[in-house]
Amino acid sequence: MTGISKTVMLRDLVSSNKIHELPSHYIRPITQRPNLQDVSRDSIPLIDLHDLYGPTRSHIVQKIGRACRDYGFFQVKNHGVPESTIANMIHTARDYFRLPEEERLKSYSDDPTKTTRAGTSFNVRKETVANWRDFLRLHCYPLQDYIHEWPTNPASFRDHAAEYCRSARWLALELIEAISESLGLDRDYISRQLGKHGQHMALNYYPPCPQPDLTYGLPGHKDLSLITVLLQDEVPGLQVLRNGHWFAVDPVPNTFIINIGDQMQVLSNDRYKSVLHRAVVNCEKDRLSIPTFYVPSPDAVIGPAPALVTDDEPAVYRNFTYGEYYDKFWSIELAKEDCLDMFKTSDLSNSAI
Ligand SMILES: O=C(O)CCC(=O)C(=O)O
Repeated sequence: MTGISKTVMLRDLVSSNKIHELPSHYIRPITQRPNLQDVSRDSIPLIDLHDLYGPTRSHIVQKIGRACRDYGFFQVKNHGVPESTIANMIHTARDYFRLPEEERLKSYSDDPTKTTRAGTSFNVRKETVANWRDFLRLHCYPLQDYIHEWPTNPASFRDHAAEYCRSARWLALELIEAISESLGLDRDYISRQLGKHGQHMALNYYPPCPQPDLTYGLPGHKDLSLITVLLQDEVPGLQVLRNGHWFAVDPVPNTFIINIGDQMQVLSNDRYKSVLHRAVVNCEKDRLSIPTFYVPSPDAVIGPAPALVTDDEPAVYRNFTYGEYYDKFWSIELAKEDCLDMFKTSDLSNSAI
């Protein structure tokens, strides 16, 4: 990238200056601050996938269905992704964020339609308050269409990230089948609605923050995905909204956090909800999280599954293409509006969350 002379990325701002106070453009208005003292201790279900293809499959599918319905979030263990694949991904991501800023700026863009881009905050073209985060966002399925855009520094980046993407995709596909069954649909029903399928990944880096009670790594938001498969390092930061209270989802080694995204909410005709979640920061440690967003291809038509539409439960959403949704998602400010309101059969397009 050319023409950038001042520090763009947050990590470099933090590491090059002794920042004792939050720069003003990161400070949230009083009513929108995280209120870190008021966070509940709850947990999301932890589901063992070891026997997913064994005799107790229907039992595991039921557990997954209950977690999707009651929480919109769950954790999985014995998920089949090798520990070495996870460790390599985390190490590569850490090494990436330690590179000099000028190296990371080679992929910098504030254009959300770019399929590979490094950036800071969330959507700098739209937001009025910045978020305490740097990121690298990669499209990763079909891999051969995108891998040539990915960073080549660190030298292991493409190999480790590609290996991780393949594993995360298989896990996502297994879970999508289980979720389809849990809704009483054919095992492959949801997968068939996704067109050629798509997958993106974000590498989120949250530096230590001098005043974590005034800002967010990411404010409360819902995901654009069908489901999200989240890998986080050992530093807490993820919080999920349940019954009007935020609670912390602390890291459990070798597990993934799975959450329902907007596309699943639509396909399930609101039986499974995309849930607000946020990333808070702390003053001591940097934190890394790596969400994989499993998504439809842009041409896929998404709408409530006809089998889940009845006289008592009419279609909550109209049909739309994922491309149409994606454009809307990036045209609004994160946490200010609920993108799905624009696709409801009853017109809620002017409401705010
Ligand atoms: O950092 C986290 O734990 C959450 C990340 C997230 O919600 C996102 O990238 O959309």
